[in-house]
Amino acid sequence: MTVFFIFFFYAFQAISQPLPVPSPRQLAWQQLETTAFLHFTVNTFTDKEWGEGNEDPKIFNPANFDARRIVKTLKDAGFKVAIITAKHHDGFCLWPSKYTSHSVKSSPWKNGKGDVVKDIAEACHEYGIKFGVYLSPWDRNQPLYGTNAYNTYYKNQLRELLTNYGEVSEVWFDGAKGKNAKDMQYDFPGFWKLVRRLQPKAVMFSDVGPDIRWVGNEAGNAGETCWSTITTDGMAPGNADPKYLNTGDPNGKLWIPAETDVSIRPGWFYHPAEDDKVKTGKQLVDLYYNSVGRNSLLLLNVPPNRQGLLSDTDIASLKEFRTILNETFRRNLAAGNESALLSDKKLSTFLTFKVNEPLVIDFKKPVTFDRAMFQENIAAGQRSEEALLEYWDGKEWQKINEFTTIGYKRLLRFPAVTASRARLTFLKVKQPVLLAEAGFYKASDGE
Ligand code: FUL
Repeated sequence: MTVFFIFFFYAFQAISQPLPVPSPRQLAWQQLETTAFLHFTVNTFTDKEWGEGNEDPKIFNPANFDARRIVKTLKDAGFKVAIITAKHHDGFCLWPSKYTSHSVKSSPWKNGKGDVVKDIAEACHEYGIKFGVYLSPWDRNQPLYGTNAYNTYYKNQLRELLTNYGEVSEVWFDGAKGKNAKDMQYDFPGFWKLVRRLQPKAVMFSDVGPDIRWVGNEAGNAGETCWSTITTDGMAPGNADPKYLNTGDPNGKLWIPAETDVSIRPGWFYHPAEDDKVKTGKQLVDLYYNSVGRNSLLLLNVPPNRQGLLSDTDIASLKEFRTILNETFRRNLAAGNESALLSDKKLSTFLTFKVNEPLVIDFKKPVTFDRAMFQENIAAGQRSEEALLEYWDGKEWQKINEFTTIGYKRLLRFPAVTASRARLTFLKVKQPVLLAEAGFYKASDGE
Protein backbone atom coordinates (compact mmCIF):
# COMPACT_ATOMS: atom_id res chain seq x y z
CA MET A 1 0.00 0.00 0.00
CA THR A 2 2.70 2.46 1.05
CA VAL A 3 4.75 1.43 -1.97
CA PHE A 4 1.82 2.22 -4.25
CA PHE A 5 1.26 5.50 -2.56
CA ILE A 6 4.90 6.48 -2.96
CA PHE A 7 4.78 5.43 -6.61
CA PHE A 8 1.73 7.57 -7.33
CA PHE A 9 3.13 10.44 -5.34
CA TYR A 10 6.31 10.54 -7.47
CA ALA A 11 4.45 9.85 -10.72
CA PHE A 12 2.16 12.77 -9.94
CA GLN A 13 5.13 14.96 -9.03
CA ALA A 14 6.82 14.17 -12.35
CA ILE A 15 3.74 15.27 -14.27
CA SER A 16 2.97 18.34 -12.26
CA GLN A 17 6.51 19.54 -11.60
CA PRO A 18 6.61 23.09 -12.95
CA LEU A 19 9.11 23.47 -15.77
CA PRO A 20 11.65 26.29 -15.72
CA VAL A 21 10.48 29.15 -17.96
CA PRO A 22 12.20 32.19 -19.47
CA SER A 23 12.04 35.64 -17.92
CA PRO A 24 10.50 38.30 -20.19
CA ARG A 25 13.99 39.57 -21.03
CA GLN A 26 15.18 36.07 -21.97
CA LEU A 27 12.09 35.50 -24.08
CA ALA A 28 12.62 38.76 -25.96
CA TRP A 29 16.34 37.98 -26.44
CA GLN A 30 15.70 34.51 -27.88
CA GLN A 31 13.50 35.92 -30.62
CA LEU A 32 16.27 38.18 -31.93
CA GLU A 33 17.81 35.13 -33.65
CA THR A 34 20.74 36.86 -35.39
CA THR A 35 22.99 39.17 -33.42
CA ALA A 36 26.43 40.59 -34.14
CA PHE A 37 29.71 40.93 -32.31
CA LEU A 38 32.28 43.60 -33.15
CA HIS A 39 35.78 42.65 -31.99
CA PHE A 40 37.95 45.73 -32.18
CA THR A 41 40.94 46.91 -30.11
CA VAL A 42 44.71 47.35 -30.28
CA ASN A 43 44.88 43.74 -31.56
CA THR A 44 43.39 44.97 -34.81
CA PHE A 45 46.63 46.90 -35.32
CA THR A 46 49.12 44.42 -33.80
CA ASP A 47 47.71 41.38 -35.61
CA LYS A 48 47.16 39.53 -32.33
CA GLU A 49 44.19 37.65 -30.90
CA TRP A 50 45.05 38.25 -27.27
CA GLY A 51 46.86 41.52 -26.54
CA GLU A 52 49.53 41.59 -23.84
CA GLY A 53 48.30 44.68 -22.06
CA ASN A 54 51.48 46.65 -22.77
CA GLU A 55 50.47 47.94 -26.21
CA ASP A 56 51.13 51.59 -26.89
CA PRO A 57 47.72 53.30 -27.25
CA LYS A 58 49.25 55.29 -30.11
CA ILE A 59 48.88 52.30 -32.40
CA PHE A 60 45.09 52.62 -32.26
CA ASN A 61 44.21 54.83 -35.20
CA PRO A 62 41.29 53.62 -37.36
CA ALA A 63 41.44 56.64 -39.66
CA ASN A 64 38.13 56.01 -41.45
CA PHE A 65 36.13 54.53 -38.58
CA ASP A 66 32.48 54.85 -39.48
CA ALA A 67 30.10 53.40 -36.91
CA ARG A 68 27.03 54.31 -38.95
CA ARG A 69 28.29 52.39 -41.96
CA ILE A 70 29.13 49.37 -39.83
CA VAL A 71 25.79 49.34 -38.06
CA LYS A 72 23.82 49.97 -41.24
CA THR A 73 25.50 46.96 -42.88
CA LEU A 74 24.54 44.81 -39.91
CA LYS A 75 20.99 46.12 -39.87
CA ASP A 76 20.56 45.50 -43.61
CA ALA A 77 21.79 41.93 -43.11
CA GLY A 78 19.08 41.37 -40.49
CA PHE A 79 21.16 41.59 -37.31
CA LYS A 80 19.18 42.79 -34.33
CA VAL A 81 21.97 43.65 -31.90
CA ALA A 82 25.59 44.83 -32.13
CA ILE A 83 27.86 44.01 -29.19
CA ILE A 84 31.12 45.94 -29.07
CA THR A 85 34.26 44.78 -27.24
CA ALA A 86 34.47 47.92 -25.10
CA LYS A 87 37.51 46.35 -23.41
CA HIS A 88 39.17 43.08 -24.39
CA HIS A 89 41.78 41.13 -22.39
CA ASP A 90 44.48 43.73 -23.25
CA GLY A 91 42.68 46.28 -21.07
CA PHE A 92 42.57 48.99 -23.76
CA CYS A 93 39.27 50.85 -23.49
CA LEU A 94 37.40 51.92 -26.62
CA TRP A 95 35.75 54.67 -24.59
CA PRO A 96 37.47 57.44 -22.59
CA SER A 97 37.05 55.81 -19.18
CA LYS A 98 37.69 58.06 -16.20
CA TYR A 99 39.47 55.21 -14.44
CA THR A 100 42.44 54.59 -16.75
CA SER A 101 44.45 56.36 -19.39
CA HIS A 102 44.88 53.10 -21.32
CA SER A 103 42.17 54.03 -23.76
CA VAL A 104 41.19 55.89 -26.90
CA LYS A 105 41.97 59.14 -25.12
CA SER A 106 45.71 58.32 -25.32
CA SER A 107 45.48 57.46 -29.01
CA PRO A 108 45.96 59.70 -32.03
CA TRP A 109 42.50 58.74 -33.29
CA LYS A 110 40.41 61.94 -33.36
CA ASN A 111 43.24 63.52 -31.35
CA GLY A 112 42.26 61.50 -28.32
CA LYS A 113 38.73 62.91 -28.37
CA GLY A 114 37.02 59.90 -29.93
CA ASP A 115 34.70 57.35 -28.34
CA VAL A 116 34.09 54.13 -30.28
CA VAL A 117 31.47 52.92 -27.80
CA LYS A 118 29.48 56.14 -28.11
CA ASP A 119 29.62 56.09 -31.91
CA ILE A 120 28.45 52.47 -32.09
CA ALA A 121 25.73 53.03 -29.47
CA GLU A 122 24.40 56.09 -31.27
CA ALA A 123 24.41 54.34 -34.63
CA CYS A 124 22.49 51.40 -33.12
CA HIS A 125 19.94 53.72 -31.59
CA GLU A 126 19.65 55.63 -34.89
CA TYR A 127 19.16 52.50 -37.02
CA GLY A 128 16.88 50.80 -34.52
CA ILE A 129 19.00 47.84 -33.55
CA LYS A 130 19.96 46.96 -30.00
CA PHE A 131 23.30 47.75 -28.45
CA GLY A 132 25.40 45.52 -26.23
CA VAL A 133 28.75 45.67 -24.46
CA TYR A 134 31.55 43.20 -23.85
CA LEU A 135 33.78 44.12 -20.91
CA SER A 136 36.51 41.55 -20.34
CA PRO A 137 36.95 40.64 -16.68
CA TRP A 138 40.49 39.43 -17.44
CA ASP A 139 42.59 42.58 -17.83
CA ARG A 140 46.29 42.31 -18.65
CA ASN A 141 46.96 46.01 -18.35
CA GLN A 142 45.34 47.06 -15.09
CA PRO A 143 47.87 46.88 -12.20
CA LEU A 144 45.05 46.29 -9.71
CA TYR A 145 44.18 43.01 -11.40
CA GLY A 146 44.49 40.20 -8.88
CA THR A 147 43.39 42.35 -5.92
CA ASN A 148 39.91 43.03 -4.66
CA ALA A 149 40.33 46.67 -5.71
CA TYR A 150 40.12 45.44 -9.29
CA ASN A 151 36.49 44.45 -8.68
CA THR A 152 35.79 48.10 -7.82
CA TYR A 153 37.67 49.22 -10.93
CA TYR A 154 35.65 46.80 -13.04
CA LYS A 155 32.36 47.94 -11.53
CA ASN A 156 33.29 51.58 -12.10
CA GLN A 157 33.86 50.82 -15.76
CA LEU A 158 30.68 48.82 -15.99
CA ARG A 159 28.80 51.76 -14.49
CA GLU A 160 30.21 54.09 -17.14
CA LEU A 161 29.09 51.77 -19.90
CA LEU A 162 25.66 51.24 -18.40
CA THR A 163 24.87 54.87 -17.73
CA ASN A 164 26.42 56.91 -20.53
CA TYR A 165 25.29 55.15 -23.70
CA GLY A 166 21.51 54.76 -23.55
CA GLU A 167 19.81 51.41 -23.47
CA VAL A 168 22.10 48.38 -23.28
CA SER A 169 20.44 45.12 -24.28
CA GLU A 170 23.19 42.60 -23.52
CA VAL A 171 26.28 42.51 -21.30
CA TRP A 172 28.95 39.94 -22.10
CA PHE A 173 31.11 38.56 -19.28
CA ASP A 174 33.86 36.53 -20.92
CA GLY A 175 35.21 33.67 -18.82
CA ALA A 176 38.51 33.48 -20.76
CA LYS A 177 41.73 33.87 -18.81
CA GLY A 178 45.32 32.97 -19.72
CA LYS A 179 46.99 30.05 -17.95
CA ASN A 180 49.63 32.22 -16.28
CA ALA A 181 47.25 35.01 -15.33
CA LYS A 182 47.19 36.19 -11.73
CA ASP A 183 44.59 34.66 -9.46
CA MET A 184 41.53 36.82 -9.30
CA GLN A 185 38.28 36.28 -7.46
CA TYR A 186 35.75 38.17 -9.55
CA ASP A 187 32.78 39.69 -7.78
CA PHE A 188 30.26 38.31 -10.27
CA PRO A 189 27.29 38.74 -7.90
CA GLY A 190 28.23 42.40 -7.55
CA PHE A 191 28.63 42.83 -11.33
CA TRP A 192 25.26 41.24 -11.96
CA LYS A 193 23.51 43.34 -9.34
CA LEU A 194 24.83 46.49 -10.96
CA VAL A 195 23.55 45.47 -14.40
CA ARG A 196 20.11 44.61 -13.03
CA ARG A 197 19.91 47.95 -11.25
CA LEU A 198 21.15 50.14 -14.10
CA GLN A 199 19.82 48.25 -17.14
CA PRO A 200 16.98 46.02 -15.95
CA LYS A 201 16.09 44.93 -19.48
CA ALA A 202 19.61 43.76 -20.36
CA VAL A 203 20.43 40.07 -20.54
CA MET A 204 23.75 38.92 -19.11
CA PHE A 205 25.97 36.36 -20.75
CA SER A 206 28.65 34.31 -19.08
CA ASP A 207 29.60 30.66 -19.59
CA VAL A 208 26.90 29.76 -17.08
CA GLY A 209 24.46 32.65 -17.12
CA PRO A 210 22.73 34.20 -15.21
CA ASP A 211 20.57 34.85 -18.30
CA ILE A 212 22.43 33.27 -21.20
CA ARG A 213 25.04 30.53 -21.33
CA TRP A 214 27.88 29.71 -23.68
CA VAL A 215 27.18 27.01 -26.26
CA GLY A 216 30.45 25.26 -25.40
CA ASN A 217 32.41 25.83 -28.64
CA GLU A 218 33.41 28.65 -30.94
CA ALA A 219 32.70 26.74 -34.15
CA GLY A 220 29.07 27.78 -34.34
CA ASN A 221 27.35 24.53 -33.38
CA ALA A 222 24.63 24.20 -30.79
CA GLY A 223 23.92 20.61 -29.76
CA GLU A 224 21.65 18.55 -32.04
CA THR A 225 19.76 18.24 -28.81
CA CYS A 226 19.71 21.59 -27.11
CA TRP A 227 17.89 22.30 -23.88
CA SER A 228 17.48 25.83 -22.60
CA THR A 229 17.78 24.47 -19.08
CA ILE A 230 20.87 23.64 -17.01
CA THR A 231 21.77 23.25 -13.36
CA THR A 232 24.66 25.51 -12.45
CA ASP A 233 25.45 24.19 -8.95
CA GLY A 234 29.22 24.30 -8.45
CA MET A 235 29.84 25.90 -11.83
CA ALA A 236 31.49 29.23 -12.53
CA PRO A 237 32.52 31.04 -15.70
CA GLY A 238 35.60 29.27 -17.02
CA ASN A 239 35.09 25.89 -15.29
CA ALA A 240 31.88 24.49 -16.81
CA ASP A 241 31.95 21.37 -18.99
CA PRO A 242 31.54 22.54 -22.62
CA LYS A 243 29.65 19.36 -23.56
CA TYR A 244 27.09 20.00 -20.85
CA LEU A 245 26.67 23.59 -22.01
CA ASN A 246 26.33 22.43 -25.62
CA THR A 247 23.31 20.20 -25.08
CA GLY A 248 21.88 21.63 -21.89
CA ASP A 249 20.07 19.39 -19.45
CA PRO A 250 16.47 18.16 -19.81
CA ASN A 251 16.25 18.20 -16.02
CA GLY A 252 18.15 21.45 -15.52
CA LYS A 253 16.73 23.61 -12.77
CA LEU A 254 17.32 26.97 -14.41
CA TRP A 255 16.31 28.50 -17.73
CA ILE A 256 19.65 29.62 -19.19
CA PRO A 257 19.55 29.23 -22.99
CA ALA A 258 22.63 28.85 -25.17
CA GLU A 259 24.14 31.60 -27.30
CA THR A 260 26.31 30.52 -30.23
CA ASP A 261 29.23 32.90 -30.67
CA VAL A 262 31.34 32.38 -33.76
CA SER A 263 33.43 34.55 -36.05
CA ILE A 264 32.99 35.20 -39.76
CA ARG A 265 36.79 34.83 -39.97
CA PRO A 266 39.12 32.29 -38.35
CA GLY A 267 40.12 34.86 -35.68
CA TRP A 268 37.98 37.15 -33.55
CA PHE A 269 40.00 40.20 -34.57
CA TYR A 270 40.81 41.48 -38.04
CA HIS A 271 43.99 40.06 -39.60
CA PRO A 272 44.96 40.92 -43.19
CA ALA A 273 46.17 37.34 -43.71
CA GLU A 274 42.61 36.12 -43.17
CA ASP A 275 41.06 38.28 -45.88
CA ASP A 276 40.70 35.22 -48.08
CA LYS A 277 39.38 33.02 -45.28
CA VAL A 278 36.08 34.81 -44.71
CA LYS A 279 33.13 32.45 -44.41
CA THR A 280 30.84 32.58 -47.42
CA GLY A 281 27.15 33.44 -47.23
CA LYS A 282 26.37 29.73 -47.60
CA GLN A 283 28.64 28.84 -44.69
CA LEU A 284 26.91 31.49 -42.60
CA VAL A 285 23.57 29.93 -43.52
CA ASP A 286 24.92 26.60 -42.18
CA LEU A 287 25.76 28.38 -38.95
CA TYR A 288 22.21 29.72 -38.80
CA TYR A 289 20.75 26.22 -39.11
CA ASN A 290 23.20 24.93 -36.51
CA SER A 291 22.45 27.66 -34.00
CA VAL A 292 19.03 29.29 -34.42
CA GLY A 293 17.75 26.05 -35.94
CA ARG A 294 18.79 24.19 -32.79
CA ASN A 295 17.15 26.35 -30.19
CA SER A 296 20.09 28.72 -29.82
CA LEU A 297 20.88 32.18 -31.09
CA LEU A 298 23.58 33.22 -33.55
CA LEU A 299 26.08 35.77 -32.30
CA LEU A 300 28.22 36.35 -35.38
CA ASN A 301 31.43 38.29 -35.04
CA VAL A 302 32.30 40.64 -37.91
CA PRO A 303 35.51 42.43 -36.95
CA PRO A 304 36.20 45.97 -38.18
CA ASN A 305 39.54 46.35 -39.99
CA ARG A 306 42.38 48.83 -39.47
CA GLN A 307 40.49 51.50 -41.36
CA GLY A 308 37.66 51.13 -38.88
CA LEU A 309 35.28 49.59 -41.42
CA LEU A 310 33.92 46.16 -42.21
CA SER A 311 35.81 44.59 -45.10
CA ASP A 312 34.17 44.14 -48.50
CA THR A 313 34.38 40.34 -48.45
CA ASP A 314 32.66 40.21 -45.08
CA ILE A 315 29.94 42.57 -46.28
CA ALA A 316 29.35 40.47 -49.39
CA SER A 317 28.98 37.31 -47.27
CA LEU A 318 26.50 39.01 -44.96
CA LYS A 319 24.37 40.05 -47.93
CA GLU A 320 24.43 36.59 -49.47
CA PHE A 321 23.54 35.09 -46.08
CA ARG A 322 20.45 37.24 -45.68
CA THR A 323 19.34 36.80 -49.28
CA ILE A 324 19.41 33.00 -48.97
CA LEU A 325 17.48 33.05 -45.69
CA ASN A 326 14.89 35.51 -47.00
CA GLU A 327 14.31 33.46 -50.13
CA THR A 328 14.07 30.14 -48.33
CA PHE A 329 11.67 31.26 -45.65
CA ARG A 330 9.56 33.60 -47.77
CA ARG A 331 6.66 31.21 -48.23
CA ASN A 332 5.36 28.71 -45.69
CA LEU A 333 3.77 26.00 -47.83
CA ALA A 334 1.57 24.98 -44.93
CA ALA A 335 0.07 28.43 -44.40
CA GLY A 336 -3.65 28.33 -45.06
CA ASN A 337 -3.68 24.52 -44.95
CA GLU A 338 -3.17 23.99 -41.26
CA SER A 339 -4.50 25.74 -38.22
CA ALA A 340 -3.89 29.44 -38.73
CA LEU A 341 -2.38 29.46 -35.25
CA LEU A 342 0.60 27.49 -36.55
CA SER A 343 1.57 30.04 -39.16
CA ASP A 344 0.71 33.35 -37.54
CA LYS A 345 4.35 33.90 -36.48
CA LYS A 346 3.32 34.25 -32.86
CA LEU A 347 4.83 32.13 -30.11
CA SER A 348 1.92 32.82 -27.80
CA THR A 349 -0.72 31.11 -29.98
CA PHE A 350 -0.36 27.33 -30.15
CA LEU A 351 -1.94 23.92 -30.42
CA THR A 352 -1.29 21.33 -27.72
CA PHE A 353 0.01 17.85 -28.58
CA LYS A 354 0.36 14.78 -26.43
CA VAL A 355 2.49 11.73 -27.23
CA ASN A 356 1.22 9.82 -30.28
CA GLU A 357 -1.50 12.35 -31.09
CA PRO A 358 0.00 13.66 -34.32
CA LEU A 359 -0.36 16.87 -36.21
CA VAL A 360 -1.32 16.07 -39.81
CA ILE A 361 -0.84 18.81 -42.35
CA ASP A 362 -2.90 18.48 -45.50
CA PHE A 363 -1.35 20.65 -48.21
CA LYS A 364 -4.44 19.92 -50.39
CA LYS A 365 -2.20 19.31 -53.41
CA PRO A 366 1.32 17.91 -53.83
CA VAL A 367 4.00 20.37 -52.75
CA THR A 368 7.78 20.03 -52.78
CA PHE A 369 9.71 20.93 -49.67
CA ASP A 370 13.14 20.33 -48.19
CA ARG A 371 12.99 22.40 -45.00
CA ALA A 372 10.75 22.20 -41.97
CA MET A 373 10.49 24.54 -39.03
CA PHE A 374 8.85 24.00 -35.64
CA GLN A 375 8.54 26.28 -32.66
CA GLU A 376 7.29 25.74 -29.14
CA ASN A 377 5.59 28.33 -26.99
CA ILE A 378 8.65 28.45 -24.74
CA ALA A 379 6.97 30.91 -22.37
CA ALA A 380 5.55 27.71 -20.87
CA GLY A 381 8.89 25.87 -20.87
CA GLN A 382 10.60 23.49 -23.29
CA ARG A 383 8.82 20.16 -23.76
CA SER A 384 9.57 18.10 -26.88
CA GLU A 385 12.08 15.32 -26.21
CA GLU A 386 11.61 13.18 -29.32
CA ALA A 387 9.57 13.69 -32.46
CA LEU A 388 9.08 12.12 -35.86
CA LEU A 389 8.37 13.91 -39.13
CA GLU A 390 6.88 11.91 -42.03
CA TYR A 391 5.28 12.49 -45.43
CA TRP A 392 2.51 10.55 -47.17
CA ASP A 393 3.78 8.88 -50.35
CA GLY A 394 0.27 7.98 -51.57
CA LYS A 395 0.37 4.55 -49.89
CA GLU A 396 2.03 4.95 -46.54
CA TRP A 397 3.86 7.30 -44.24
CA GLN A 398 7.57 7.66 -44.94
CA LYS A 399 10.04 8.96 -42.44
CA ILE A 400 11.68 12.30 -43.18
CA ASN A 401 13.43 12.88 -39.91
CA GLU A 402 13.48 11.90 -36.27
CA PHE A 403 14.69 14.59 -33.93
CA THR A 404 14.76 15.58 -30.28
CA THR A 405 14.37 19.08 -28.89
CA ILE A 406 12.50 21.97 -30.48
CA GLY A 407 12.42 24.80 -27.93
CA TYR A 408 12.31 28.22 -29.52
CA LYS A 409 13.02 26.85 -32.99
CA ARG A 410 14.00 23.63 -34.75
CA LEU A 411 14.97 23.73 -38.40
CA LEU A 412 15.30 20.53 -40.38
CA ARG A 413 17.04 20.18 -43.74
CA PHE A 414 16.48 17.09 -45.85
CA PRO A 415 16.41 16.00 -49.50
CA ALA A 416 13.33 17.44 -51.23
CA VAL A 417 10.12 15.43 -50.99
CA THR A 418 6.91 15.97 -52.92
CA ALA A 419 3.81 15.13 -50.94
CA SER A 420 0.33 16.35 -50.22
CA ARG A 421 0.47 15.49 -46.54
CA ALA A 422 3.00 15.63 -43.71
CA ARG A 423 2.73 14.33 -40.17
CA LEU A 424 4.50 15.32 -36.97
CA THR A 425 4.27 12.91 -34.04
CA PHE A 426 5.70 13.50 -30.60
CA LEU A 427 7.26 10.30 -29.26
CA LYS A 428 8.46 11.61 -25.92
CA VAL A 429 7.60 14.83 -24.12
CA LYS A 430 8.23 16.37 -20.73
CA GLN A 431 4.69 17.72 -20.79
CA PRO A 432 2.23 18.14 -23.68
CA VAL A 433 3.92 20.23 -26.35
CA LEU A 434 2.54 23.69 -27.02
CA LEU A 435 3.34 23.91 -30.72
CA ALA A 436 3.33 27.55 -31.79
CA GLU A 437 4.52 27.31 -35.41
CA ALA A 438 4.95 24.67 -38.09
CA GLY A 439 6.48 25.61 -41.43
CA PHE A 440 7.43 23.80 -44.63
CA TYR A 441 9.65 25.43 -47.23
CA LYS A 442 11.53 24.85 -50.44
CA ALA A 443 15.01 26.33 -50.39
CA SER A 444 15.55 28.22 -53.64
CA ASP A 445 19.01 26.84 -54.40
CA GLY A 446 19.18 23.94 -52.00
CA GLU A 447 21.04 26.06 -49.42
C1 FUL B 1 36.89 34.29 -25.84
C2 FUL B 1 38.01 35.32 -25.95
O1 FUL B 1 39.22 34.85 -25.39
C3 FUL B 1 38.15 35.63 -27.40
O2 FUL B 1 39.22 36.51 -27.66
C4 FUL B 1 36.84 36.21 -27.89
O3 FUL B 1 36.60 37.45 -27.27
C5 FUL B 1 35.68 35.25 -27.61
C6 FUL B 1 34.33 35.81 -27.96
O4 FUL B 1 35.68 34.88 -26.26
O5 FUL B 1 36.74 33.77 -24.62
